[in-house]
Amino acid sequence: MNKKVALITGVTGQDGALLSKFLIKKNYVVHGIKRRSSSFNTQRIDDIYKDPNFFKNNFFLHYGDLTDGLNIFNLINKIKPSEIYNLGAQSHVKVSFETPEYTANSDGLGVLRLLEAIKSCNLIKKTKFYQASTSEMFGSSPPIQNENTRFKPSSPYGSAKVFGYWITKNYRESYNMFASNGILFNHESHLRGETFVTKKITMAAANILKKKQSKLILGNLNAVRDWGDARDYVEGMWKILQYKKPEDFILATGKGYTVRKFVEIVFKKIGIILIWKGRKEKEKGIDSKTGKIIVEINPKYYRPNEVERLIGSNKKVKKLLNWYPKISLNEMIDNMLEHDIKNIK
Ligand code: NAP
Ligand code: G4F
Repeated sequence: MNKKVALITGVTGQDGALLSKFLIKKNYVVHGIKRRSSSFNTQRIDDIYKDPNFFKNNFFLHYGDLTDGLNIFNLINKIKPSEIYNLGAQSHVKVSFETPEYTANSDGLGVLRLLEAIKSCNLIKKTKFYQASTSEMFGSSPPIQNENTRFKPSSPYGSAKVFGYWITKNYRESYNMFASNGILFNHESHLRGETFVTKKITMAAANILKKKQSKLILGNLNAVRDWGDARDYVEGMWKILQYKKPEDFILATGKGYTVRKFVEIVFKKIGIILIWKGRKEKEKGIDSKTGKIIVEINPKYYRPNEVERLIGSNKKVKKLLNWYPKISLNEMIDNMLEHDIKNIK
């Protein structure tokens, strides 16, 4: 039987690495696009890339960039994948305010380049397309957000992703392409990038436990996010492309927590009960036993515009794809913390 062939952009990122492992276990041949970099950037996939037994002839890496249309065209023309997962993006919201044009190019126009390559290579009937859309597109629309909630993006990242969402829908409707959006709420894991808030918190807790760091410095503690486990979410991406027709789905847990609450949960796990004193920039998280300051605020981590509350409805995906989050927030944090404690240098 011919194996299914998947092409993943952003293969070196959190989701790309987890999805590669998931698809290989499902007997896919996986091709990943990685950016050229002057230093190594494959840490998250080194285990699969270097395991000759399990992954022999099932995993291939190619240099590429979503900002380079000809390169994308040539790769798709050569690989002729049955499924493309577009996970590549400048994915940091705060960074998008500093590099708005680059973010629009990679996260917005990059989607168009892929869709146009599928069309130009006459692969419309063969290739299914998944676009990594995001809850950031909802921006200032209040929760609970569902598939019909109006997009009101509050960052260059959210705005670029809105373009990616609509161009995916446009190509689906105009050319009858199997092109779907997964609108994913925040999802985390031990592979999460170190500048995202959950990983920053679990790493700080691990370092404080091992006396390698004394304080954790954060920005807005009051933002609410719907955090799920990335291992559940990559399965959801795959399910979206296995559905009988192309459609757009939200993946979310339906539960929201503040950043402050996330910090409290993590520190409680290492035996520190935090009490909060002061307001705004002066607020401090204090160890209730020792009186030591553990958390401080630095406005440099504030964003020019904040998305205050994201909590998603997973009703549609539960009903049509039987997808629901299996890993709890508690288990997810345990997994991240355990990994960070083990990896302290
Ligand atoms: P991530 O860890 O930041 O990974 C992003 C990947 O994209 C990395 O492999 C990065 O390469 C690559 N990339 C960046 N710019 C590129 C370009 N111009 N051309 C090709 N590749 C490029 O992000 P993630 O958390 O795995 O998220 C995966 C996707 O889902 C992203 O599109 C993100 O916007 C979206 N999303 C994420 C979440 C979430 O909570 N994680 C929620 C909703 C949507 P380098 O390794 O070289 O940097
Ligand atoms: O972890 P974050 O940077 O994630 P954010 O902005 O929600 O974006 C992530 O989720 C999106 C889905 O909704 C993805 F599309 C996107 O690619 C990315 O994966 O920040 C979460 C919250 C924000 O409100 C932020 O202001 O935490 C707040 N925060 C407070 N202190 C901080 C910090 N965020 C970061 N990164 N660093 C801090 O020190």
